[in-house]
Amino acid sequence: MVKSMRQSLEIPHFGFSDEVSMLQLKDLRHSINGYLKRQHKEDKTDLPQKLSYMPFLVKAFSLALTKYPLLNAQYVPGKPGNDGRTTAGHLVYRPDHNIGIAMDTPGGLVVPNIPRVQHKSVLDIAQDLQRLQKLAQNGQLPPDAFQNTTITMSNIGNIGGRNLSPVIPPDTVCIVAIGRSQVLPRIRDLHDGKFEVIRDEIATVSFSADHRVVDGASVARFFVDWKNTLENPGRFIMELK
Ligand code: CAO
Repeated sequence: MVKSMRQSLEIPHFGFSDEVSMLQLKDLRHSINGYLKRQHKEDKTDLPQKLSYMPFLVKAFSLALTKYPLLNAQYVPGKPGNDGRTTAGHLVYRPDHNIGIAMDTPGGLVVPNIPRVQHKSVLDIAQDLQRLQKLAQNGQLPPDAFQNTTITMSNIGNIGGRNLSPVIPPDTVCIVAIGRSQVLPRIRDLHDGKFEVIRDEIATVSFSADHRVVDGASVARFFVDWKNTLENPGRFIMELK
């Protein structure tokens, strides 16, 4: 861990932060969890008891990655040649979205990944996440759970805290941290010169990205796409195959 953190801190990185309204997602989750509760009451299902925010956050992230694959890439630094010059670094684009999930466990932080998220439904992701969480809590994650991570998400919101400066894991170019969503007042533009104060539910998200590979504008575009899905979760249905 110490070695990989040192490698990570050598990456010339920058931060980007903004907020996401979780109001629509909260309603969707409430409705799905109500359905799951009824199914379990009638003993009709082997589906999970309930879904947390995480499977939705992960799926929406993957939908945005499909449009902005640079954030899922790997930067391979150049090597010193025989002539004393260092060769140019290069990028490797990776088709699979193997999304690393930071997990707080009795044994400390671990970051297994959910592989090939681009092919999975929200429900598939929820099941993978629950399986990984169970293994992680018991210190039983197999070595392959940590292999080929292409990007990482760290949700600190189940514990508390709004902003985090996440450290980019080696062989990836981007990480996002999600803070605890809170009820906060926000102003809505009614587009006729009038405004209203609304009760919103806000989570702050904080990115760190490798500045050799991505710039702030690219992360901002990626973020806007991710945010649009989270704030208009009907897109999950539109993207169903
Ligand atoms: N805002 C508000 N509530 C949140 C939330 C957020 N951002 N994230 C989770 N919650 C809530 C969940 O909805 C759930 O509430 P309910 O029981 O009412 O449904 C509760 O917190 C517990 O969630 P969970 O932990 O069971 O599940 P999860 O899928 O949300 O998170 C995981 C899974 C693995 C991301 C999380 O357990 C974890 O370990 N987080 C810590 C990561 C960490 O340590 N990051 C720092 C890395 S740098 O050292």
